[in-house]
Amino acid sequence: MGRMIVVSNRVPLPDKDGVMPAGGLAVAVNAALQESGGIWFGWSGESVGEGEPGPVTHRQHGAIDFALTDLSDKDKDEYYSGFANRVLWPLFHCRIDLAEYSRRDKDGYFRVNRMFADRLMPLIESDDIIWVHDYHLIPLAEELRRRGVTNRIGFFLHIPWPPADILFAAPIHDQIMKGLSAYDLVGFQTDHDLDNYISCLIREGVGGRAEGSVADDPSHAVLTAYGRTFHARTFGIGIETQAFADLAAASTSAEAVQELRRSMNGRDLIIGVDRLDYSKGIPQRILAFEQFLEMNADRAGNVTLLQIAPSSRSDVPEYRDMRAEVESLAGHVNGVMGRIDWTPIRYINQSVDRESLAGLYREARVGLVTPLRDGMNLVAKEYVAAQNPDDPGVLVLSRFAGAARELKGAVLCNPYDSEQTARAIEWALSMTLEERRGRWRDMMNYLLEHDIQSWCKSYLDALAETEPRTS
Ligand code: ADQ
Repeated sequence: MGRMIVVSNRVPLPDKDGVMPAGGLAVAVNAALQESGGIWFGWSGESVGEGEPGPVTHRQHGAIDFALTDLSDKDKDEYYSGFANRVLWPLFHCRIDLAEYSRRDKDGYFRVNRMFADRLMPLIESDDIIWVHDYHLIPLAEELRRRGVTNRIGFFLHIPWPPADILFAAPIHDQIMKGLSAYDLVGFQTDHDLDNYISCLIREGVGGRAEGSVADDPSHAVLTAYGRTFHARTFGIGIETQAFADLAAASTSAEAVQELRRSMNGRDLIIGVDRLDYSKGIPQRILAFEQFLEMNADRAGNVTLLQIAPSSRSDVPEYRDMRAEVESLAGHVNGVMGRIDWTPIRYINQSVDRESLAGLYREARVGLVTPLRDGMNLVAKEYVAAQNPDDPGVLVLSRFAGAARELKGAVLCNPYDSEQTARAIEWALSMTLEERRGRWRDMMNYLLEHDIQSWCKSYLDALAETEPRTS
């Protein structure tokens, strides 16, 4: 295999000692890149104001050249905050009501993808393999093909692919669908996402499974669309399972864990950890917890929901509104249900370091992971990996998270149905040790086998196996 070029919107940079930011994806992709040698290309996160961004800057770490480009303020507003985060993100998470389409932002999105292609072109060598990540960069392969690139180019979508009726609400859905056909391999998180993409092609009358592609394999399809043939497969992303389990086991002395124990006084802990994002279903979760307390009066005073949710994308108005909504709901439940000596919900609007996070997961009897829609949801996997094998907690998981396709030992719930979620919480809290152990063991075995390294390897092997292009 030749060198690898990874392209993502943001590039996670190693610290001065060469250590990558914690979180599986950066570590695993970094390891694969160190092995093959290559480039990690993307936005530096900096905007340069009104002027044009300067040339690409390079930082060499081991065998990896981290190649970064700045953006102008206009680029950032239109491409990133605008089209990516206010059209594609809500749409792909089935929130048509929040999608704010404008021609200006759409133009900015395609302009920045052209700029990425122009800046990447001089760095590409003939046998490089190129791996593009996520919804910010869907049109990149098409732009590279236009410039004559015949290298293998793969794409992985970290978020869900929506059903046809949702996608077709976007004025330029056809360009988005077509963008994927310029890749050799399109990776989705789950079979549902792949199925949705194929349905979109069929419903629009622009393509479908190629002749001879096995229709009953839900995880792999050879597709023909827009005059091109390409592979689409599922690769559910994993975590660094063993490393995270070890971190959790060693975290009992972490300060946050000690403080939590002292303050809990033997009460049961339920934990929720999310970026503050409307796709994560945090308001619905708080209401379900309130309903759980109403339905189980004997639990009052004996159980606490710890919701950790740092703000994200604060430049987008919906995210600011959400922060106010979550604060108000948590305050309401605490006001109505709380007692002098007991606060039902502890809400922390901050990030937590990984060791503390692992320890807090391990302390919790229930991991409450109830997104309204999620590509995978790594918190669900981290919660499972962090459990004490002798006395594991129970994962209550939304059926609309990609992780629900894999973690068969979870108690599944519908986050739109607060009564059902409330019953799921009660079931989780009263589950026998034997059942908890059985469910946890199945999920942990799965996560050990399907960790982030195996995800990375299986994607790259599949990309290397695709037929080379000649033009
Ligand atoms: P996200 O939407 O960011 O990822 P998720 O998969 O849950 O969601 O990953 C979040 C990560 O951030 C986890 O590793 C978690 O530990 C960390 N995190 C969250 N809150 C934190 C906090 N308060 N303090 C510290 N760390 C915190 C997108 C898609 C997902 C998909 C991933 C990976 O939306 O569906 O699973 O990419 O493909």
